[in-house]
Amino acid sequence: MKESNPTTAIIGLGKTGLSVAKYLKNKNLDFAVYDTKKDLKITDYICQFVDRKNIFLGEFDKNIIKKHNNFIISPGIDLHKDFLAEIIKKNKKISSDIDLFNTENTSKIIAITGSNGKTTVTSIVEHILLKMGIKAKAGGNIGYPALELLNNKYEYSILELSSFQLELMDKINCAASAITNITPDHLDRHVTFENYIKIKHKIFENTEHVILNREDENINSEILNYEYSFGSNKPKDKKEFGISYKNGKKYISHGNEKLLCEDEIQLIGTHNMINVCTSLCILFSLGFDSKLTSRHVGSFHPIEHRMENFYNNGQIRWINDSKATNIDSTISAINSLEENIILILGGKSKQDNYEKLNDVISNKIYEIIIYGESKDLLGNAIDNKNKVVKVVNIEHAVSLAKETAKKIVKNRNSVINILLSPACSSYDMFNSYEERGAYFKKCVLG
Ligand code: UMA
Ligand code: ADP
Repeated sequence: MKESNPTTAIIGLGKTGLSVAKYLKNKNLDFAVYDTKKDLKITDYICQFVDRKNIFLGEFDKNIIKKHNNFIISPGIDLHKDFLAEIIKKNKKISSDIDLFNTENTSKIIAITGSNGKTTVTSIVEHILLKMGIKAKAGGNIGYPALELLNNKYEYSILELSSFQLELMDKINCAASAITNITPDHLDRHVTFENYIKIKHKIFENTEHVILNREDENINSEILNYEYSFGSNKPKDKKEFGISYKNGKKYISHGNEKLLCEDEIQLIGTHNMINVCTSLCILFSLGFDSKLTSRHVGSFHPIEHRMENFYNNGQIRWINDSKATNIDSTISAINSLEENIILILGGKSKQDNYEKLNDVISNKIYEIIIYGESKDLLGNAIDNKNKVVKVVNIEHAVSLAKETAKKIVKNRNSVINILLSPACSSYDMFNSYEERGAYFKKCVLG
């Protein structure tokens, strides 16, 4: 039945808002859409799903609250800003695209969150399931809105969930849920680390299998009813995935069985071996034999902008880790490389504790090149000032790194690693980490 005055309001007309609009239009329901961006381009494509007269652009007006009873909010919108706080006060219904997805979904949901590694784990799980001939698709924060997953009858929906999405949504029914790790992130939005931790734990509220990172002190194993776990240490039994050693090599292991040697996977770093453990652990909890699933890990390619080794001439290796937008991902990147690192840092600060960098700055880092809005903040945080050089932008960082690498390459037999792992968001100079990574590669490759 068509409503005359739309009771539903979609807040935000980005990827999520548009997916909600498509969904409601498909159900023949009326709705209004609000977006604060005054100059948002309303394309013909958008108009196929949204009635032009029901799109309202510009600052949110409080009268909107009276007009609607049901608000479907996009994840990028802060629930605690004045306008939304008022909706909550008035007891109006707030929901998200993930809640709508959950009401109609018939597939088995694998839900993945964490401060770092969400996209990698989500993608590895999807890759393995597809290789095994199972109908599966990844969606959510990874960039493909969850509601789009309803268009096909998937056996598995693999949902990458951000803290923004988790905060907005109610519990969803999951077959398996995992938190990769928890370190401070997005505190500009979630205010306290405790609050952020609490939001991340929502992923376990209604799941058949809790997949635990057994080494992360911020994941509360005491209250969780878990059976299977992953970590970087040696697994004790068949309920654990982890890393064991033989002849100086690292192996992804399940119980005392060595499944894969580090040389057999294309991903760089111990953190990525842990990501593989997480993925295999999730699939094992769902009944998939780990020997069979692990066979498909070798064909998984690194994802763009995440420890992406995009150029190597045998002397200099360039790595694009533009997705490292917080301090812990940069620390993992540094830990991934054995020696000879020229590190490029910078961007817009997320108010991380940059002093943590000092724990990993050793002789293996030859030079630290810092650019962008946070260059003074970063420069001040680093104790070893002799290693630091400040430049204006990525282009300058690339030329300087090239010069330095050329100088030192003569004195060393092993490869020099030039690593962009910025520890900051890209928003001081770019629209996204993808744009930043692409620009970095362009500066290097010409
Ligand atoms: N908007 C307002 N008012 C505001 C803020 C935003 O009107 O106060 C409007 C913007 O003008 C824009 C729209 O809202 O038109 C954008 O909505 P959105 O920010 O929720 O973004 P979407 O395009 O819907 O994309 C979202 C996720 N974005 C965020 O959470 C910020 C995407 O994750 C996700 O891929 C997509 O839904 C599909 O599920 C991106 C992301 O940056 C990759 N995520 C963060 C991260 O990974 O760290 C959480
Ligand atoms: P997310 O989707 O959570 O942002 P990604 O898989 O896109 O995670 O990786 C983001 C950044 O974090 C990359 O720089 C990557 O190298 C790093 N990273 C990936 N997995 C981990 C992990 N398990 N621990 C720490 N850092 C990680």
